[in-house]
Amino acid sequence: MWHARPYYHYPPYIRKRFVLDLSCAVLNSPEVGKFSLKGESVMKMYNLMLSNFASKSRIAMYEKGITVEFVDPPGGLGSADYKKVNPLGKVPALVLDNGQLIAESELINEYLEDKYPEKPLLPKDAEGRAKVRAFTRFHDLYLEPPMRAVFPKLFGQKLDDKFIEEKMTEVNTRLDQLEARIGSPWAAGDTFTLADAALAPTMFFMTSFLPQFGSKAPTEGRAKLAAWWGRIQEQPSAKKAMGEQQAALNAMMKK
Ligand SMILES: N[C@@H](CCC(=O)N[C@@H](CS)C(=O)NCC(=O)O)C(=O)O
Repeated sequence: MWHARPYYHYPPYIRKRFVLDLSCAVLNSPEVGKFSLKGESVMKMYNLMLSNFASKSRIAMYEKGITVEFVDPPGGLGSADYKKVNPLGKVPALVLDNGQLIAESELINEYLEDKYPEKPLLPKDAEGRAKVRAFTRFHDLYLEPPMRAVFPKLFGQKLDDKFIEEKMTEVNTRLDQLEARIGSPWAAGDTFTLADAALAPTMFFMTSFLPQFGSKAPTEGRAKLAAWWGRIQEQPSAKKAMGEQQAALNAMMKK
């Protein structure tokens, strides 16, 4: 009669086979998406591929090589169902294995940096970290909001021409401020950081939409920003996230 032996009694080539079979079983199970190929449980992020803030966190995840399950917010952004999960009703929001919710792209990215420091996206020194955070905060508080303010027009809402003009002036002032401080090859200097992750998806939107609102393209007359934009579109993590934004945008336009 054949008796199963403990796993470690089998020769290495059989042990490898077990791991492979187990991985396939995991992949084929209804729980797929909740485990990585290494069998580790996987975090879940409420996400929309089009969202620039969710893309900001996806870039950090792709840089770090973390497997995360992406799910749409139930009922959509701001819905009562989704607010039961995330009272802010916004994406992104990350759910940890222990059920803890981390909402807001910047908090998610800082958490990922603390938790998975092996591929760092912040420098080691306090001054370098402050420099990167100056970009992410500038992005979240000053650069992105005037662009977002005119988005309702894309969804058919009537906006005052004067309001649009004011917002475009504000966007261009912010872009000039960015041009004055952006580094090379990456936003904060020598290495790819959370600053690049924050700026890229918004630059994607600005490139697509600003001319529709009567503004020049964001890189026009801004040589340093143009050079950075050329580079970041080739960075695999950003390329993937912005490709996902583009595909979601194309799908939305078809509707
Ligand atoms: N400060 C938030 C902003 C997130 C945000 O505004 N997300 C948009 C999608 S890009 C959203 O969920 N909007 C829905 C709403 O405001 O109700 C962050 O950094 O995560």
